[in-house]
Amino acid sequence: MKKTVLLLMMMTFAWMAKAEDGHQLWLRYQPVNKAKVTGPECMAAQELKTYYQGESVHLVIDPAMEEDAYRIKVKEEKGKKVKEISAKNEIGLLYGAYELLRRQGDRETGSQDITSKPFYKLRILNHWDNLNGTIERGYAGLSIFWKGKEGGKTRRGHTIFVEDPDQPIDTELIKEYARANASIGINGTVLNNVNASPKMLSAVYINKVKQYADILRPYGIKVYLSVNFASPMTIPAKGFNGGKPVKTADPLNAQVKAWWKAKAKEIYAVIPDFGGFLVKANSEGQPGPFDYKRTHADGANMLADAVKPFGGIIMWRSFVYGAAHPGEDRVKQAVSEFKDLDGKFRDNVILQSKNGPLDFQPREPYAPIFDNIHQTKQMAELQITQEYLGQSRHLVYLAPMWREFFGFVEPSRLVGIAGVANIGLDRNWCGHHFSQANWYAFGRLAWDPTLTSEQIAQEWLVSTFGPAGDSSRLTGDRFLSGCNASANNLTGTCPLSGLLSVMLRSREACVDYMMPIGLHHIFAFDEHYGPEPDGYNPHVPYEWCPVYYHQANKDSIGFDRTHTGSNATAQYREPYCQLYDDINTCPERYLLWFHRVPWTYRLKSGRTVLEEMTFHYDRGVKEVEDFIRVWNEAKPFIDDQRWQEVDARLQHQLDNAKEWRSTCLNYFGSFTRP
Ligand code: GCW
Repeated sequence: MKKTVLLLMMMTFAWMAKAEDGHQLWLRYQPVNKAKVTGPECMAAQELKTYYQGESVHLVIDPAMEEDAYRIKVKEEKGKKVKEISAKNEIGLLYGAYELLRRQGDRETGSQDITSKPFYKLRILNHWDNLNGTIERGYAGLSIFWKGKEGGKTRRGHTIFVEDPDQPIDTELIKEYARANASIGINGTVLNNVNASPKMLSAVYINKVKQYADILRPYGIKVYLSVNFASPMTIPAKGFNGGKPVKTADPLNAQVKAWWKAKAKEIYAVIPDFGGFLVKANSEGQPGPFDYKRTHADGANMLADAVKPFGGIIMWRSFVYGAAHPGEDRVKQAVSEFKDLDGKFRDNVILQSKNGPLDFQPREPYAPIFDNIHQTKQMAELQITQEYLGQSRHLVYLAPMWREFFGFVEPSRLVGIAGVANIGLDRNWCGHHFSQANWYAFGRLAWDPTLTSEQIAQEWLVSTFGPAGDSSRLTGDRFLSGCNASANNLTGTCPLSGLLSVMLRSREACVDYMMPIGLHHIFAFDEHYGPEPDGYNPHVPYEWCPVYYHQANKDSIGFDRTHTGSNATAQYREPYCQLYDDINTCPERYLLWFHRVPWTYRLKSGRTVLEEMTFHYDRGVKEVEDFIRVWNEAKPFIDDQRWQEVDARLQHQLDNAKEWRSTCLNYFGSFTRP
């Protein structure tokens, strides 16, 4: 008897431990199999039947409604509250169903009607996944889409992966991925790295893409591919020239055009709702139209014409430097290359630009390309994977950074949002449990860019660490106790508000310990995790070297981007142009980004440059210490495995923040020491 009880207890604990390894993301609903659901038999119906705790829901197709929008009404029927979700189609119903489930997690108040429609039509993840299964800037394991096989070892003993199209796909995992995305409104995914292998467009891989498209379609997710501009030179296209490639990739060459048309036809024959192509051209060594003295518009339009008959789009990246304007201040090059092309693009081309003009730094001024392009459609590319923000080892919640961007670039200037995904084969998908919040926040902001960072963090915290549907779970209930909690209104002190505060402060802390007062791109070469302020290598482009960005010498520090320097400030609209150009009005958080100052310069605080830097490094480190304190306090409320895993990472974060402080202060201090 005793043995049985013991065994049962052990099994329960084992189950609990397994259930809380983070794999379920924010979707920790427990099956209750309770609600009666009427209407079309669809994914929304399945989700609600299984997980909704209310009595009954009517699902109604209303063709008059807008694509992806939904309306939730609360009705009384025979003295009981009944929910009715209406939408144009099953995908809208699914979005409505997730809204209902999300509210139930947040202790649904229940009586208000809700209508919602996405702000952007294009809400797309960009996976930088390679066909051999590795991920560029991936910090959560190998690719969920592409599997390679081992092809030997590097000299340092790392496994070399080679492509292997025969590897089976993991249908269950991809369904889980699709469900997670649908639950936050993401409706597109680019399956491969922008540094694209031409092989992506070979028949064997197109067949795999078709399989993914079939799994993702019921969740409202379209597939897109990154393409290598020189693909026609190595890969056959069905029905084109007996399978022979072309000798050039010149976008004005008739054979090249015909090749892309044939390729588009080949893809759309098997994936009729294929989304289109994402292109990185003439940037960081990628081929592009410039190789043939053609413009970005020539290249983009040629591809746009190929996919146009099928309703496809081209997302053409403006992240270009080094090719057409070598030597020019790197942050200026996108505008230099694209400004004069504005209006010359087909209507199914969208210019996709990173939020900042440099490269996903923890804080950049917004990218002025958004001010300079008026007749061409534009999308913003945000980076969910924290390449320069501690990767999957630091707790950094990115919504405040993205909201900051929207403060400068009106959401309505854009037609869509892309996010570089942080997803891999790690059991918890994102490496760090809190990095899941960035995937979540990306989807929520793409749906509604006016949501506040705080609202999103609350939703995510409650659904990720709060009660998992089953209110008898002690951890969940205690998690919320002491809070006056509803989704949008949290007061009082409880673990939730402590964690909320940590999340909301985390980005600023990262800026403090990585790039105080506008110092930028002083990361260790290539890996971009730790500091390397003295980084200089004559064998790589100068604009990859940290010393290019801070330009410190014994007298001064900072990059003069004003009218006396590179004049990057002139690319900004007013009032920002003036504001940034004048050292008296330039916000100090951008000081060394736009200005070069003597070491004796005093900031508004009265501190010298080095003193101010010291202040920020110290504050950043202290913040991380405080995050650890809060996490310790939250321990009784958080399941063990996730608590331990986050704790270990917070320790790394603290070590790394201290390393930034000591390395940078030592290095920069050396200039001012006699
Ligand atoms: O942020 C930089 C990364 C590269 C990346 C590039 C890009 C995919 O360090 O790894 O390449 O940007 O956005 O194209």
